[in-house]
Amino acid sequence: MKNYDLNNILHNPEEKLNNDGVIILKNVIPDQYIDSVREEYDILDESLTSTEIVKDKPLIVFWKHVVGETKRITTFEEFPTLWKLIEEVIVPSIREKLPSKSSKLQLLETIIFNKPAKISNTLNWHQDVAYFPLKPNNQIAIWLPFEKITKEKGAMLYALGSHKEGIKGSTNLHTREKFDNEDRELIPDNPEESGFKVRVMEMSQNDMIIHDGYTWHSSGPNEVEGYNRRGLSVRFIIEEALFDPRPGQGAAFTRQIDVNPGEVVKGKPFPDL
Ligand SMILES: O=C(O)CCC(=O)C(=O)O
Repeated sequence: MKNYDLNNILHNPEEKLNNDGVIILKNVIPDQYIDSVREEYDILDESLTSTEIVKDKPLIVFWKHVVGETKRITTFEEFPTLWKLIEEVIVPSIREKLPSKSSKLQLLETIIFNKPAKISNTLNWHQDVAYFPLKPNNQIAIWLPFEKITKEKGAMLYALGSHKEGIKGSTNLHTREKFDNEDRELIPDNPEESGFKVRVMEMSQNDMIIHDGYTWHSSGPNEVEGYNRRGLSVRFIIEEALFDPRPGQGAAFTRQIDVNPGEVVKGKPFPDL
C-alpha cells in the first residue's frame, strides 16, 4: 500500500478519474468554509437524536462507525454552513475540474461519517452503486475530512481502476455479511491480493476526493487518541436515473424516493444543483 503520490496526478482530472476511478483535488476547500462546518457539526452532534426520514427535502445522515449505532438524520435547514459549502465550493469545483461529467449534478445523498478515537471500526470494501436502486447507475461522490487526516486516523483507501469491474454485491459494511437475496459477485476481502493497487488518501482539511460510484473504497479505524475523525460524503447522480429497486440496497435516501419503479427519480429530496 502506498500513500497518494502527488507527482502521479495527471494534468487532466477527467482522464485521471476515468483511469483510476478516483482523484484528489488539493487546496480547493477554503479554511473558513470547513471550519464553520466542523463547528456546526460538533454542536449538532451533541444533541441530534432524530432518525426520521423526511420526504420533502434533502437529508443529512450522521453515521458513527461504531457497531450498534443508529443513523441519525438532520436537514440543511439545521445545518446551513454545510449547504453553503456544497453550493459555493463543492459543486463549482466539480464543474471546473470535470466539465464533461457535470452537466447534470443531482443531489442524491449527504452523509457525515464519524469514527471516534480507539472504538471505531473498519468500514469494509464496497462500491456506492451497489446500494443504489437506480438505472442507469451513474454517479460521482465527493469525500473530504473536517481536519487533516492520516492513515492512523482512518483515511480513505481506494482500489485504483476497480470501477472498471462493473456492479458488485452489497454487504453489511461492518461485518461483510451478504444482504438477503444478494446474488451479485462480491468485492474481494483484500483487493491488493487480487492485483489492485490500493492508495491511502492522506489529506489536509482543504482537499477533496472525487470518486466514481463504481470505485471500491474502504477505511480503517481511527487509532489516534483525542482525534474525532469526521468525513463528509456527498453523492450526485450525473445522468437521469430511473427507480430500479432490488433487495439489499440499504442507503437511507431510498426511503425518500416517491416514484414508482421504472419512473425517473426526482422530487424535493433530490434537487439539481
Ligand atoms: O468516511 C468513511 O470512512 C467512509 C466513506 C464511504 O465509504 C463513502 O463515502 O462511501
